[in-house]
Amino acid sequence: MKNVVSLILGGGKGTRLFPLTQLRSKPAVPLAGKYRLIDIPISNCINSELSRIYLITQFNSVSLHRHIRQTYKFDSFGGGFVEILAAQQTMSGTDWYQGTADAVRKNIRVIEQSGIDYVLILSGDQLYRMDYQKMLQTHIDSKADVTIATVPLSSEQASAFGIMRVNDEGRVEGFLEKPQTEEELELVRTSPAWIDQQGIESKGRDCLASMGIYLFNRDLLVDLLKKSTYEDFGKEIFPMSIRTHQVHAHLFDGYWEDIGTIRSFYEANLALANPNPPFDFVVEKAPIYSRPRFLPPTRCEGVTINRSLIADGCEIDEGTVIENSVIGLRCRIGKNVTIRNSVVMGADFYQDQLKDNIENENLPPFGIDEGAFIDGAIVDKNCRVGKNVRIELNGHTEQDFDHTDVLIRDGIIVVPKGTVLPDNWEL
Ligand code: ADQ
Ligand code: ADP
Repeated sequence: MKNVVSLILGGGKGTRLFPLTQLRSKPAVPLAGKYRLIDIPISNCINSELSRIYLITQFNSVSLHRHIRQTYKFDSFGGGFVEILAAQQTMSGTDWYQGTADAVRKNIRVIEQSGIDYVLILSGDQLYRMDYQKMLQTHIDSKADVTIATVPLSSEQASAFGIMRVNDEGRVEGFLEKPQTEEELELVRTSPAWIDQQGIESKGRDCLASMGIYLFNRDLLVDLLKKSTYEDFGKEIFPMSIRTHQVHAHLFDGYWEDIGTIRSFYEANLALANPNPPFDFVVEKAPIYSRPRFLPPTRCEGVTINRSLIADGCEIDEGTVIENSVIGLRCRIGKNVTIRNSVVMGADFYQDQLKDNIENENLPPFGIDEGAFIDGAIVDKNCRVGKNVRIELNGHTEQDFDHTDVLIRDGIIVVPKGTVLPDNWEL
């Protein structure tokens, strides 16, 4: 499918995911212990036989670049690639991307290249598995200029998404970005009966939410961007273009989760540890790719693990209990540690690989040391959590944490990357 290019919108400032995005760009945020957020849309593209992929990001962080370079290698005959387009100063402008449409406009030269008929625009912070070929088919069958992937939701969830109203043929007739009032919502509601008629059980859901996945005819997209100053697809381009162009909906009914906030990130990760996860990594024909790391298997000794995911290269000592948690790569966990309802991301390297071992000999070792207790937290990579440290909410609020490196976001404790918590630390 050489006439389709995919553009993955890899992130604005990522403020809602702060502090996970403090030191890395949003696409590089780790997911499920061993992947990164960007692996999801890239894997979906590859599995849909779309292997010409650009990733638009504001931050060209070292870890993102390394991850892309070391993971996505294509043979020289197929013409596949993943290329990062980072916001940069050019002769014509010094601005950062002002919004999603502006981010695409500032990279318009890549879609203007010859041989491209369609442009697939994707978000970089969603967890789902989708065959984009089906969307392309809907687009071609309906002779659309633009197709928006949509998932049915209930009215209660509608205020966080772009919501659209369609006619019987699936043409979008109304589009409102994040409707906040009942009056606004009324303008774009869809009858559950229509959803049922399409072969998808509506279960009372009466809103069609934009998934942030758009397929444009290339020439139209170039035209729209060049002839307007619209900065955003959801807020400006769609509400305007539904009047003048054929904008169609492509219905999707699988698991789809936007993981742009700390809470949604935390919940999506823990959901993966469920015995019946809503998103399954085990799908033979559509695997999720990531960097091959050649790490040793995880070693456990006298440990109780329940409803959890443990990534490669961990060492977990006697008496430790891990429940409803995700433990990331190379995580060293000492004796008698309790970890519950938490995402512990692990480390980028092993302790003995560190040259500064001697200087740091008074610090706790990398990982979680003996007797620590962690409940309801995200512990980012390369942290040193000392002996008998207690990380738990225990009635504390965001303000209580003002004097520490540790934060509370959306009711979840976040220990930022590289934090050192000395022995016996607690609030
Ligand atoms: P939001 O997710 O709120 O809603 P937005 O913040 O524009 O919209 O982000 C869309 C994607 O673009 C994200 O992956 C984001 O990281 C990325 N992005 C944002 N600004 C960017 C920039 N300046 N440069 C590069 N990338 C950027 C959107 C739609 C809604 C839809 C939801 C579905 O506007 O209509 O319902 O996605 O999640
Ligand atoms: P991941 O394993 O999650 O993909 P990265 O790509 O960020 O992590 O880094 C993993 C590899 O990069 C490690 O094997 C390590 O050799 C190297 N690395 C990363 N950060 C550092 C660092 N600060 N010092 C030394 N090596 C590092």
